[in-house]
Amino acid sequence: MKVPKNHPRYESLVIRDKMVKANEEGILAPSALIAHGRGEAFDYLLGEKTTLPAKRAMYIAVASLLLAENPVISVNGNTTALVINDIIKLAKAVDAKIEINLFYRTPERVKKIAELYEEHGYPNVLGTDDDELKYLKNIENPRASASKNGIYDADVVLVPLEDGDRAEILEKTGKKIITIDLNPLSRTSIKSEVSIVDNIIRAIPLMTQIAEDLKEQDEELLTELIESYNNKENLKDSLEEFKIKEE
Ligand code: PTJ
Repeated sequence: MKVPKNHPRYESLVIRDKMVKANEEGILAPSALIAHGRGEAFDYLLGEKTTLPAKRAMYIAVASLLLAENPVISVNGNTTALVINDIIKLAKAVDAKIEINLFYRTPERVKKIAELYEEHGYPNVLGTDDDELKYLKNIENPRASASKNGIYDADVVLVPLEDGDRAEILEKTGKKIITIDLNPLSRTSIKSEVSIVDNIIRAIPLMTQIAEDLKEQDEELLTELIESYNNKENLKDSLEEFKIKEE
């Protein structure tokens, strides 16, 4: 569909179009467009802008990824369809691995998503069916599978747009879980150690910029920054941003 440039919702429609195409190509889960629509509604109420609490959480997230021994960015269908290039850039900036981690996992989708990363210049994506997958904390549930060298062994995991079940399992492993979720009341936002309430489309490029800045700072300062942060308080502040303001 050709979206007219002067349409008041131009950007949102272009993104929808991207999602529709990804759906036709078999990248997305059957309920992915519902999840996207829910995200759109939250973003609309947020004014489609990155808030101060979201930015604060991004600094903590990036500092945590930079200090991690084995940081991993978990990607699903929606994340791949929306921001594949930005994810690759962020992974390079913080020296993290990328792992495919699907809630509705099928061999066909895993293969298509892995091929897409390869086409975009990233051939080493983890979590494919050729990879050695292990169960986190011996939980024999498809939601608990993880790459041996990736999430299974990670100390810090960024899981954008995650489902609540999976977030709960990950949180129980003792790993530091960072999420990007437009819903501040989701189980994922509540269970994570760092919750960024923003659209991944804005968050991932901004986090890459932050990484370029924080890389120059010494580790002590990054540690202090992390220690001074309270995710519960920050989530409350994020929720406040949804209050509808009159023009
Ligand atoms: O590709 P798969 O198989 O791993 O499946 C992916 C989905 C997203 C379908 C699956 O994980 C799922 O059903 O997720 P939920 O439970 O719908 O949660 C998705 C969360 O992401 C919701 O809280 C949405 O508000 C939020 N969300 C949607 N779009 C965005 C978003 N958050 C940030 N940026 C977005 N663009």
